Amino acid sequence: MPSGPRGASVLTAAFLASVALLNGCITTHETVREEPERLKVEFENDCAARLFYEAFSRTPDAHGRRESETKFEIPVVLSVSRTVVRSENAAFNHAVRRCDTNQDGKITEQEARIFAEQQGR
Ligand SMILES: [Ca+2]
Repeated sequence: MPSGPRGASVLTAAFLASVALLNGCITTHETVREEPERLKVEFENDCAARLFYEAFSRTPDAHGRRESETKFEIPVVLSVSRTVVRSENAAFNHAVRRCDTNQDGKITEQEARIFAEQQGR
């Protein structure tokens, strides 16, 4: 039976190897849902609001949820993955932050026009 610090590391390695052999590998998966409240935003005028909403409706994640997945693996030993699900509100908030370039909480007609051009009219 090994003893001392080296013995402990041998035992730890033997334990991990036996866990890996018995179970194949250690696998964890986590799903995180982002469901924030919509940001309160003001529009300079009706034209600014119309331009913003039309451009927002053309963004890829405006209609429905969007997922992104990150994965970390050590073959045979460890597999960790994480899925982030973004709601429509998260997409709306992202669009507002992009459009409201001076971050004053009010979308001007000029800011809305620039955002609309970025979304490809
Ligand atoms: Ca602004």
